[in-house]
Amino acid sequence: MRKIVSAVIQLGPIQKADSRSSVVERMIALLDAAKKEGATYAVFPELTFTTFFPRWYMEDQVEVDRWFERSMPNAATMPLFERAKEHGMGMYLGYAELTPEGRHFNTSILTDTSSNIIGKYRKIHLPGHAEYDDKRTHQHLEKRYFEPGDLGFPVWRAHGGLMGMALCNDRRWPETYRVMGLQGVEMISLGFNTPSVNSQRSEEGAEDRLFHHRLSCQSGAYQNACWVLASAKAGVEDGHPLIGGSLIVDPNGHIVAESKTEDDEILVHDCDLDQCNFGKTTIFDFARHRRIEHYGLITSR
Ligand code: ING
Repeated sequence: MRKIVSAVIQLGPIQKADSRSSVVERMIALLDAAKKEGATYAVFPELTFTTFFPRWYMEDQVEVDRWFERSMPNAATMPLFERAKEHGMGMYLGYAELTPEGRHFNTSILTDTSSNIIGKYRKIHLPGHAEYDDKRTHQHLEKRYFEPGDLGFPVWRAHGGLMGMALCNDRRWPETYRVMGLQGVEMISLGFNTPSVNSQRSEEGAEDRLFHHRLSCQSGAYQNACWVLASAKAGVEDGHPLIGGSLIVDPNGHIVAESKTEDDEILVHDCDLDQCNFGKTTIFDFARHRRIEHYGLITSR
């Protein structure tokens, strides 16, 4: 038994006017609640410190950069790292990264139980568009504000197992899971902000969004025999609804925990990493069963 008592910490809406410190206060309260349930690892959402700002069209880079963090931790977020260290809890959290060289990424980090940063991932699959699109009911400007990630899909030995990370739209792409699966990943953490309505097909509502969200996380977990922990930023932000549906999926593809609200909420589950072994040594024993001589198109187009 290699158990990680894991918490998926869902955040309810963060309004455009909410300060980072008010969000950090909410996150610390949720971390305390997860600690009380014995968690040693906590997964927060994508862009966890601010509203989902890519829904807003901005032309002034100074205004855009206000949504980014120039260092992590920093003055506003340090209290969260300090509390996690006190609790002996590792974290996954997503934020908008502005590097010293002036590059912009949609980023997540993994910390150990002393709040040291042991891994960084930068979102590779950026959905949406770069220019204002008046045919959409709402904008989704991730291609305007972020560059595609440049770190690949690494896997780190941490918390007693092989840990990987992804961000939101990445979860819809099988390549995300397989590249980590080929490195033996046992737990993938990902945060997401998913609008409840499709900006290009308004008849597609929250139930469709939840269906595709569950389908993507469950298939990724099953086909790579790993845990998938998905944390939503949920609820209505300045009139724009985001789905909930924070999940814990086991290595056999079963949802073992799912959020019930679109507010601040925690899921806690004893994730036994040894539950990955059966899939990795039988049906998804990649060395024995995959035939890479037929897969060339996947990397060549
Ligand atoms: N959000 C959405 C997501 O992939 C989206 C964007 C929703 C794209 C539904 C396609 C369909 O969950 C982010 N932030 O990627």
